[in-house]
Amino acid sequence: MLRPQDTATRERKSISGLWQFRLDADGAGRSSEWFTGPLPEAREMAVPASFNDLSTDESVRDYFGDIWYSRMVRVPRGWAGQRVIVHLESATHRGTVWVNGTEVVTHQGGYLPFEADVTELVTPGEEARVTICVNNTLSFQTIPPGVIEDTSSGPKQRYWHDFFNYAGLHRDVWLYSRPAAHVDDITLVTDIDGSTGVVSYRTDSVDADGLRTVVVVRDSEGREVATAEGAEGRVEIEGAHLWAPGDGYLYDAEVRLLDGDTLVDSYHQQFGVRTVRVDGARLLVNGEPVYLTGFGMHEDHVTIGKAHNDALMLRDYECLTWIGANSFRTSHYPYSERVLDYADRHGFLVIDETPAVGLNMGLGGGIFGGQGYTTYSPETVNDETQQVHAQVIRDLIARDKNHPSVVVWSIANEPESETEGAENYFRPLFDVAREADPTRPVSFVNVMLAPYGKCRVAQFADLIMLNRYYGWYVNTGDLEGAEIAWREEMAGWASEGKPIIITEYGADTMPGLHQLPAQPWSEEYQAAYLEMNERVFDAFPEVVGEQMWNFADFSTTSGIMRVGGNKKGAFTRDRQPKAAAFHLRERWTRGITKSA
Ligand code: GCB
Repeated sequence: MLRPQDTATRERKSISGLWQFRLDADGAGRSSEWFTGPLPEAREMAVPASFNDLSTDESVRDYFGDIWYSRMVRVPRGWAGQRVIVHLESATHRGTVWVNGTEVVTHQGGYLPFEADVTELVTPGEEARVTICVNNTLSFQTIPPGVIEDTSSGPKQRYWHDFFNYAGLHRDVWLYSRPAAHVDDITLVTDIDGSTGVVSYRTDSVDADGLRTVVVVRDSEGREVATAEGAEGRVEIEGAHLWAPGDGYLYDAEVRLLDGDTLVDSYHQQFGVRTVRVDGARLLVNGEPVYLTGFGMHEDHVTIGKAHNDALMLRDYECLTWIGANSFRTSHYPYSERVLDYADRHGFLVIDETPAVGLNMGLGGGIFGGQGYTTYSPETVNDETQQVHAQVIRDLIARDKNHPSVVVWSIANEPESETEGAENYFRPLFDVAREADPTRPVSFVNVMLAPYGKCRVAQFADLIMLNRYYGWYVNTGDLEGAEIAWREEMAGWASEGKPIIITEYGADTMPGLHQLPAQPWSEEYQAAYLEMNERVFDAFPEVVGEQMWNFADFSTTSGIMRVGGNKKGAFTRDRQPKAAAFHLRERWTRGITKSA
């Protein structure tokens, strides 16, 4: 699937904005056929936005079930003779779409795009009704998993991930036109031969029998630098300007479908010429060792929740640049494609993560009378979950494979990984990822409950990614003891001979709380905690990256461990620096070199 684009042969129309909206606690919408006309008793809702924080009503914020959106949209009259497609960048966590009363597509998984050809249901020049039923209920067969529990105050949704389960239409919804014969997919893989950039390409086209495929590569100034003919092949760029950290140089590959010399379809795919490779305990980009600085992040903002917003994205990138970050992880789900586009253009390195978070019922399970669960079992995370997980890995790679910024696939965050069930569950998933993309390292993020010597999944990973909270969740307030324990565990991982990226280390910090001597929750403790961690990282050449948890404070479910959300941000939720941010800036802008 290709993204909607305006080209010589295609046009797109955003249908974001204010929609009719209605929660459906009784599940009445389908039987009452709410997709056939205006939504009864609707209120207004912004798209893109999470619906949760736009209301002052607690039952709206915590709602789970069907959520209806509806609006009329005029199909441009100039699209006559073209195919008309409805495209959703995401619907969290499940979406069904009707156009003029006919169901056209259902999609599982909250952070990836889907679309349907609706040509036969609409008339160019006339209005059409688009209805979307989103559902945010999690189960053991969804990624991420969750469960509905009966409580004395009614059913409640429970999940094992530490961020609020925002839902709705978080990204743009589009109508677009394309020719019947069209380019359907493009895969570009780059290599470097001396000063030549070598681009292997594969295109898939629909209804294209007898048509020619021509690929035209242009540099960032629009100068043609290479061409090739055929659905699959290779082009060479002499004296290629490589894509590198901090230098997001992009080329444009225009794929043209031609009938003789007549243009039938045109699609532009940007790309960077670069290689990524693990070599011993080093991570190499273009053959050069890289050291990642940055954060695990969240798509999380006041009022709009998990919605994408260009202005807020720019502020995030401003802060990342100011602090000297060269990388981030899309913890804990695929981010908006616009975030990756920016990373491509500006040379950020991205660890791209699936939404497989919370596959660990040992975390937060069974405390204070809560029900305990076994993670991997026929009743909980099972074969069906594994199939869903495999599909989301394929879908993520299909969406993001051409982004030069993506240098590592993370197939899960902190799953239970110390048991036989975990080993059996994950072994095939690594194969799925490598089959979908043989060119990038594949890994997962290891949790503290499966330390060195206990983890049974790290053996499958190309590099080790660790979340560690020595000095916070353990050795709380005792940074000396924390450092001893951390060094001891790190020595074990280092002996594996793989590169290690610390994907999380952090301490909750109330902005404005000052304490000398430093105590947990104070700004001074956060800074001292970081310094302790950095001593450990610097002592091991195998550590090739540090991504502090978290870039900014973020919203979570309520609980005794969280004060208005998770406060481990280097920045506050409104993106202002805590004291630790100045410390990180000092270290990261100075540059960190390792000799492994
Ligand atoms: C983790 C999780 C992350 C949490 C963090 C914390 O290990 O990966 O989602 O938010 O710890 O702050 O506890």
